[in-house]
Amino acid sequence: MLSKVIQDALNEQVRIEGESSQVYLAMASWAEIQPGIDNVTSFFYRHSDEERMHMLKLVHFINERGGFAVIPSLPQPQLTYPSLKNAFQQLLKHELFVSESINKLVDIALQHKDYATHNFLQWYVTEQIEEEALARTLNDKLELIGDDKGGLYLFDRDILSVSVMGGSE
Ligand code: OFO
Repeated sequence: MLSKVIQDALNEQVRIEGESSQVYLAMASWAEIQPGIDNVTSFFYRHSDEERMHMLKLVHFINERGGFAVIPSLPQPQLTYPSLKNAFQQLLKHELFVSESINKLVDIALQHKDYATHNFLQWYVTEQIEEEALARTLNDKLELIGDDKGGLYLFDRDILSVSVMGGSE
């Protein structure tokens, strides 16, 4: 059975994963109306779906352990971006924020000796390492590309082979 403290902390993470899904969905919609970045668009849509899956995984865990997962209302995310580079910078910033939040959650689980929750959260810890690494790689590539249109073409082509982590389970 989940304690109230743990339940509240997990529900806060439900909100954050839901918010992540909305943020990336907004990036996808913005990217879709930019010329020539179809694969980047699919990447953002996939990323949004993955975040929804992260949220659902938490929802099921909370409910299965005798708690109640609260589906939150969410603020409207940023709708447009000054550049693709800026969108990816924000993606990295957002992932760093999510990692921090997962780490806090792990701390709370340990403090309250909730080892089942601690164990469950390890999946998210691993996931965040992968997502941060991916976001850093994509930012580094865009930094190198600068304003080179050919480089951007290749970036869009190559992102097709990038899998957004956490798709299974
Ligand atoms: Fe939920 O992994 Fe990104 O934020």
